[in-house]
Amino acid sequence: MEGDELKDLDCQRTMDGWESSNNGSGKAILIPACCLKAKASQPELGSKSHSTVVSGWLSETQPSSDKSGKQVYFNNPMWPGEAHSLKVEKILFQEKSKYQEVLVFQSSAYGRVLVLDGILQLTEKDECAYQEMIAHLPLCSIESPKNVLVVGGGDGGVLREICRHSSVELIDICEIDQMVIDVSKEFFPELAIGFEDPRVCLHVGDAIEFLKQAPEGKYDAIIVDSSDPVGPAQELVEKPFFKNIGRALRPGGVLCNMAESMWLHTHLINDIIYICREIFKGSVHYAWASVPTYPSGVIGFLLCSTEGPPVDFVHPINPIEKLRGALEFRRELKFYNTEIHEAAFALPSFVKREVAALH
Ligand code: JFQ
Repeated sequence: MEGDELKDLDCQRTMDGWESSNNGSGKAILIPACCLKAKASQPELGSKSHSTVVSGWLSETQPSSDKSGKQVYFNNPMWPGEAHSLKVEKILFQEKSKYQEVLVFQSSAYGRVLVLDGILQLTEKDECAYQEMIAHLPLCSIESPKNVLVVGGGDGGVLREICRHSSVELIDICEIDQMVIDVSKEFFPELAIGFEDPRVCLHVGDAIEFLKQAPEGKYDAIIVDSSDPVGPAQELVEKPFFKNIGRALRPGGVLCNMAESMWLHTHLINDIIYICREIFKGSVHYAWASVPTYPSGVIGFLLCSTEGPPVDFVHPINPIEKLRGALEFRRELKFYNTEIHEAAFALPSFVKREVAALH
């Protein structure tokens, strides 16, 4: 692709949209529109991404035409100026649900791939890292978790992982898009197997409303496996949502929230941690893992606990290796173990510096 074919139209607009923010250090800083507060002021950017298969490759950008009809590429506002591409062998499913464009394709390097509104959600090859981490980081940090809530996670992969914990009695899951569930059952049986467990109780609907109605103190753990905070998922990084999570957790209960990439989103991470520190009076930590097909190749997790019995996230009290049958349940664990758990909280120096809210 020629350099002049790539026009950063969104980036241009994004850059125009820089605004001032307080990173918790008391100093006003400029933040790009990929970050929380700027997003809220430019919600229309959220609706820009659509599945992009160009010449047999999937990239997280959107092709379009300029006024003269020439092809140009919009940036994804969450990661302007870059796009990771996967070679598409065959498109297996492509339809618009009530909420988003759903795409499944066979890639040549990572197996089947699920894409929502142009954003890669998972691949068969590396889904293990994300699903195992987001489930076991919180569940191995408390003793005998019983009631768990999953927000999003309609592919079922996180459910599959939670089910390894035999202490768990109830897993509520609130996913807004029935099509994601159906598509996963058809194309990703290794993930959708999570729905077959009798402890799972599926609620198809809006998690914001679900949490408002949830009984106070019901859950030992809540896992937020959400989309990126653009468009409708914007509310999932705002204060009222976290407040309702805090209310629905028991004292000493834990939240694990997908928290983007430390290479791309330190401002967003800072904003979320800042909010969570106000709400979760136990502890707030950031962990990360390598997931090659996510932008920049890493993904983060925000771990919070409510006031109550203290939770030591860094040294799991409920190690997976000691849980009978957990390592092999349904499918052998591929990524997570206690060493990875402890290492996930070690942060690069630039993150320690830039994410002021961590201190
Ligand atoms: C897997 N159960 C859902 N969620 C994965 N950039 C994604 C995490 C990475 C984000 C997009 C959503």
